[in-house]
Amino acid sequence: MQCLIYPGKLWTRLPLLAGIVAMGTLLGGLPATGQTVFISTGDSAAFDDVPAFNLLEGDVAEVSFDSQPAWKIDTALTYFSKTMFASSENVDACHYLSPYHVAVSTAGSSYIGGVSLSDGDVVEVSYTVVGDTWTVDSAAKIYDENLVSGRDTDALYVLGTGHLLLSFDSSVTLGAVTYDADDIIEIVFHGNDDDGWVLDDHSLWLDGSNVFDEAANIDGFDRIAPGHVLLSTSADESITWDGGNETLTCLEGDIVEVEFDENGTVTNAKTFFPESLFVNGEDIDAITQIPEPATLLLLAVGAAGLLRRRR
Ligand SMILES: [Ca+2]
Ligand SMILES: [Ca+2]
Ligand SMILES: [Ca+2]
Ligand SMILES: [Ca+2]
Repeated sequence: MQCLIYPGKLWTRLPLLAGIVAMGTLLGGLPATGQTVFISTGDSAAFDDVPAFNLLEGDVAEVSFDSQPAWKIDTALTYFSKTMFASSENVDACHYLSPYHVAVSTAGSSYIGGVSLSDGDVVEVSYTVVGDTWTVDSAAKIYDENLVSGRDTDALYVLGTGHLLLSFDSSVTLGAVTYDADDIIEIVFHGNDDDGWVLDDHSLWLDGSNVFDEAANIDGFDRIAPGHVLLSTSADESITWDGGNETLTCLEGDIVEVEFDENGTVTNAKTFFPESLFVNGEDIDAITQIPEPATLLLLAVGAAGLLRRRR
């Protein structure tokens, strides 16, 4: 039998392949067909496939799942626990920064790690977990809701530039521009609690009216690549593209994967995570992933190649 990818030379690639597999394992398994996503839900939730696991509205869960041959949850773990808040709270936006280091917003006023928050604020939290004990190591407010008229942040992404991509739960007018609940806005700002917060710039990053058939509210968001995002909505919506030839129903507990061209027109949309995986239909209200796994894998391949050449 001939290997078509590496004809006649598979054995010379084995050290490289072993290196990739080893690095893949270090990076968290990188299953061949599965996906991992971090989510929060609007109410407490459970999965048929992982009956012992209970997800609370103030938690963020790390969920690994398969889409083939059928939708199935493989594992579900609490990644961020609501017990780190002073009182019961609902996380309604989150972004993975690094291991046990996240940015979150809550649905109401909250208190964590010595920081008081309003519903529009974003806090950066580093924490440790030992057994059932969750400890905040540091917490700092990284965005103040007063920068944008006190609007409740309900979806967030931290760009590498330090700019934020935010969605709010209601419309807001800044200068001559009105942003709606189904838009994602790039916010440029500086400042902190001590010397005040200053809004430097704002622009429409994703126009919800280009995505949804009717006015909607994006309540969860992650950026995969330029022109390629994950979205959830706060109610059941539909997305139509290709001149009306293609349509996708987006339930409040679904995560949908949407691709755009440079004009912001939808070129493809599909279900990434279906609400049907929950015991009862739930609303997903926060989405994040470990950023750019493709980049990490390329680094792993490069490192494995270097190791082999040095022998
Ligand atoms: Ca939640
Ligand atoms: Ca919020
Ligand atoms: Ca929104
Ligand atoms: Ca939702």
